[in-house]
Amino acid sequence: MAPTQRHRWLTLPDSHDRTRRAELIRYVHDQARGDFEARYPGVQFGPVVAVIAAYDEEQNIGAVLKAMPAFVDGLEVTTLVVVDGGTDATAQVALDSGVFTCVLPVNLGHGQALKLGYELASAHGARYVVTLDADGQNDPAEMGDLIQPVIDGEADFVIASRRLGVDRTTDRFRRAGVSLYASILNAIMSQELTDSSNGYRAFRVELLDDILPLLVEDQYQTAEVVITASSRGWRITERPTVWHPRASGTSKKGGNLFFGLQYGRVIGATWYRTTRANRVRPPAPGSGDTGRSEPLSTDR
Ligand SMILES: Nc1nc2c(ncn2[C@@H]2O[C@H](COP(=O)(O)OP(=O)(O)OP(=O)(O)O)[C@@H](O)[C@H]2O)c(=O)[nH]1
Ligand SMILES: [Mg+2]
Repeated sequence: MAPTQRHRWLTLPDSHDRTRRAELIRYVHDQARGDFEARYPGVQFGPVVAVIAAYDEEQNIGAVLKAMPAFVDGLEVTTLVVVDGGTDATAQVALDSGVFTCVLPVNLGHGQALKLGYELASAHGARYVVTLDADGQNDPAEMGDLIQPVIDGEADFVIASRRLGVDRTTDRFRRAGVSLYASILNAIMSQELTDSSNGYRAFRVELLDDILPLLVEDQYQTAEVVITASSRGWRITERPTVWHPRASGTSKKGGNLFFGLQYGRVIGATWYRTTRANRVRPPAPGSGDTGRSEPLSTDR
C-alpha cells in the first residue's frame, strides 16, 4: 500500500531521501537560474540588492515594488523578485514593473526561494543584500535605516525589530510567539535580539556566501539564518521597524499552533546541525571568531 501523508509524518527521512530532495531542489534552482541568465544576459546588479520572495502575491507585490527606493545612502538599489512557483500573476506583475525577476517553476518554500535570491545577488555583484516580504508588512522606505549598521561596518547582519518599533498587527498569540522564540534563541546563541523572526533584514554578502551551504529549511527559515550566522561568529544587531498587517490575503504559513511548532522545530534542528557542522568547519573569515576588531570594510 502506498504511504499516505499521515504515515509520512511517522517516518523520518533517511539519507537517501535527503540526498534525493537536495538534488531535486538543485535541479529546480538550476532551471530557474538558467531562465534568469537567458532573460538578463551578463547583468550586473547595484551594490545593494533587495530580494523579495513572493508566492501568490499578485494583489500585494505591485505596491511594494512601487515603494522601493532607487538608492540608499548613495548606493544604487537593485530589486530582485524571486517568484516561488504559485498559480497567480505574481511573476507578470513583477516583470511588468521592470524589476529583475526570477521564476521558480514550482513552489519550494520561502527559505529555498531566498537561497536562490542570495545566490543570484552574490553572483551578479551585490555587496549588501536586503530581504523583505511581498505582502506589504515591511515598509521599503525604512531600508536606509536598516542597512546603515552594515554599511558603516558596525554589524554584518541587521534584523528589523517590531518590538523595538511599532507592531500594527493585532494577533496577541503571534506577538507572544515572537517574544518567546527570541528568548529561546538568545539563550542558546548568547544574543540579545528582540525579534529574531522578522524577515526584513540586511546582510553583508560575505556572510551569505559563508552560510549558504548550511541553509536547508524550506519554511520558517528566519531562525535558521540567525542561528547559523551567529554560530559562525558574524555580528548581528537590530533596528526598529513599523510592522504592518498583510496588505491583503492571509498568511500561508498555517495557523498559529502549526506555525509555532514548526518554528520551534527549526530552532532545535538548526542548533543541532550548526553545533555539529562547526566542529569540522573553520570560523568565518572576517567574523568575530577570528578575533578581528576591525570591520571588513566600510564601503563608503
Ligand atoms: N507562506 C509562504 N510564503 C512564501 C513562500 N514562498 C515565498 N513566500 C513569501 O514569503 C513572504 C512571507 O510569507 P507570509 O506567508 O506572509 O509569512 P510571514 O510574513 O512570515 O508570516 P505572517 O506574519 O503570518 O504573514 C511573502 O512575501 C510570501 O509571498 C511559501 O512557500 N510560503
Ligand atoms: Mg507576512
